[in-house]
Amino acid sequence: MAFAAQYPRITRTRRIEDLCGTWEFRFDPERDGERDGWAAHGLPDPIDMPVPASFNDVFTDKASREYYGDFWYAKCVFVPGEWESGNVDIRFDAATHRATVFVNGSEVASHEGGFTPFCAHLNGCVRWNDWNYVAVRVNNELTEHTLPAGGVATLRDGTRIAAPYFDFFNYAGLQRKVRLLSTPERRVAGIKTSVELIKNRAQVRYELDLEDAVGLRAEVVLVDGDGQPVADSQGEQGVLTVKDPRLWGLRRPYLYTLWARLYDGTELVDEWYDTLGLRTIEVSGRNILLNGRPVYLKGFGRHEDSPVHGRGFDPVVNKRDFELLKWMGANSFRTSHYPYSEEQLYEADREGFFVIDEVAAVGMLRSTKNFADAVTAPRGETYFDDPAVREKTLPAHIAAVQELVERDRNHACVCAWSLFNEPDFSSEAAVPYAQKVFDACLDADPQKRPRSYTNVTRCRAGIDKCTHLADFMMLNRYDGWYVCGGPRIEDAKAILIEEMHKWEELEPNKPFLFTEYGTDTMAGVHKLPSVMWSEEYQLEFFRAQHEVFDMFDWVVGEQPWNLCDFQTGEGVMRVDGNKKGAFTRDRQPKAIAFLLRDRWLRKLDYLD
Ligand code: GCB
Repeated sequence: MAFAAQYPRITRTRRIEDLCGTWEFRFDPERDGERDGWAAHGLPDPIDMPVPASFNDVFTDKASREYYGDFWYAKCVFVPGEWESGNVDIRFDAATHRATVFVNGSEVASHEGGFTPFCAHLNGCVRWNDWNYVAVRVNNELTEHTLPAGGVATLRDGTRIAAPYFDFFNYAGLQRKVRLLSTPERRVAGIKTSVELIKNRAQVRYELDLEDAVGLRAEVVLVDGDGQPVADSQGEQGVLTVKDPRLWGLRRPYLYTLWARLYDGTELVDEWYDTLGLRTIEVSGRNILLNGRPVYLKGFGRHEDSPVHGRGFDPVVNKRDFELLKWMGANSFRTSHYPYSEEQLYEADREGFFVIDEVAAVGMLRSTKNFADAVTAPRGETYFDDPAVREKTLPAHIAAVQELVERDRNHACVCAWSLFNEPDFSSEAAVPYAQKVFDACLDADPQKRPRSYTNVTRCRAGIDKCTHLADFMMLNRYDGWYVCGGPRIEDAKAILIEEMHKWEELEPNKPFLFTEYGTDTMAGVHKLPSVMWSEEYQLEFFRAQHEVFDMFDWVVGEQPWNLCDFQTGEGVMRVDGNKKGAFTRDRQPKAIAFLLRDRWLRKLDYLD
């Protein structure tokens, strides 16, 4: 996947044509499309569909919004004749959850996983300097073995709808950008970097992924923010040494640009660049260290979610979210529960935010089948006891981790990998599975970043069998909401304190973060004394939580759930979505936003 993982750039040797905009669209409930040759002859009676966007919320009828199965996008694409001597690819930044691409009727690519990019290579099948019919069959179905995990519910009339094992709407479609890329045949397909700080020097170790580059000379140049070269090196791999580097810091970022070039003699064959922040990240004792300094993470679990666009890439909403985070005094977020768009990570690099980068391994807990059953489902065989999970889910999980790391490995903002959200690690059967996922991540990451997963309430201290694998612990806790809510909030606090004492004994050498805590709160509902769902209760809950966090100096971060209210499936636990946001879905503050802002503006980014 090397080239597909590389972020597209226009340079002296590369061109990009934007294929976003209106595409033809059509549902294919009976899977007629392939048999009837839609890819060659055109989609019958297509409607217009904007790209990027989730298809779901543009419709006014429920059947379309809830549609579950195959659906097609198609577009006529002009491929310039002058690109014939090089590579021509279409890059899909995301097709949720899987897609097969056809060009002029021939199948050219397919991809599993809805949140990482892939390319369709066009050279063998295009008409040069002419129009070409590009059709994409997408599918949004989930099983116990997909990431994320889910199932299907069949209505009495035979209609199939999604039964996700997770608490967010199963938005789908071509949700991110689509671009036509022209690159040289002999090209730089990617780069791996890692940074070491030694006294007043930074050493950047690099390794290029090259294609067809035998006999060519590779050169790498690091350029500072003023455009001045500060280090260079020759060869496919090497070390760049920067004297008196300007380091990338939390909310004080500094970015260099790394240029990779290929020459044939003196003739430039290819060039590509990426931004690079110089920083180190490690876990040491009970701290997370950035450039050797202990940090405190303040921020949120989030979703890529907004009205009408669904999970569709939206730079305006993304920008607003960064402005909200900055206003709050936050310095981090987690990409709960899937890889976010690459543009969000570049923005985090530029703004100096730490990102806990999460793979879409959510729903690996039997009791969250049909989310509303979470609290009542019987305990039985756990998810990881099922042999099919090892046979089918594990390879998909490893592939998803490898794709995520390959895409995001050079970002300064990525401080850690989250390899599971709330898995059922209560059984020993989970250990070999998790070990393999953790190993695959370590192998893939040249920077060897810390790895972790979020621990779920039902696998509290003493129950979870995989804590030894995590470099630091992430806790998702709802004591005071799902456990002992309302008038029992003091009991909830006592339960959490007891658990923290237990963790203190069980994991005395690890830093802990709270990566989820919160209460559903309807903006505008006020009550004295408080009741659950009121803004006053949300305030009470957060005050209680923070008192507990502040008792333990090995709690080195807090990321409430969620930055904003977000859409979920329908159910008795959700009022048009999950309402745990500090902000509403249209990005306006609830009272809790002011409490958090007040706390975070006083809490420093660094603990030393
Ligand atoms: C969780 C999940 C998150 C849910 C949240 C909630 O533990 O990780 O996806 O949205 O709880 O609000 O119940």
